[in-house]
Amino acid sequence: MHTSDCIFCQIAQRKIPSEIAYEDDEVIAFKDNQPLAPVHLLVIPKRHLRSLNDVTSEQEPLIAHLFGVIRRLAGEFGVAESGYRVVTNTGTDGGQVVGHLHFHLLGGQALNATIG
Ligand code: D5M
Repeated sequence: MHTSDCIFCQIAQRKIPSEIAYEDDEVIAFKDNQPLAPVHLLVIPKRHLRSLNDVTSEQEPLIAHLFGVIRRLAGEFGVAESGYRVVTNTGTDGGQVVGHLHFHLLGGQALNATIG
């Protein structure tokens, strides 16, 4: 379930510190340590999935739950009304650096409409 050399697995197991914003049995959310916006959270499944490519139909309820957590956090961090962006970088061309599925929740300012 966890991969010992995965930094996000280690965060999920609380083996390395992070600023946790939400946690339940399946999902954990914490502040990105290189924030690109005033609100920048990472929302991840606790189980190790490398990217969106690893998500099977069996895990779709987990992803639906995860999006519910994102919506809740957007409210708690005060960006639900002003707006926010959810991003998941996938693979090399997608700019994925950490090989554990994660969703960036970005908000708190007007975000650039850039692609890359
Ligand atoms: O983004 C990976 C993101 O993960 C990047 O914005 C930095 C963040 N990061 C990396 N290590 C940590 C720790 N230890 N705490 C908090 N945030 C972290 P990607 O989509 O893979 O390019």
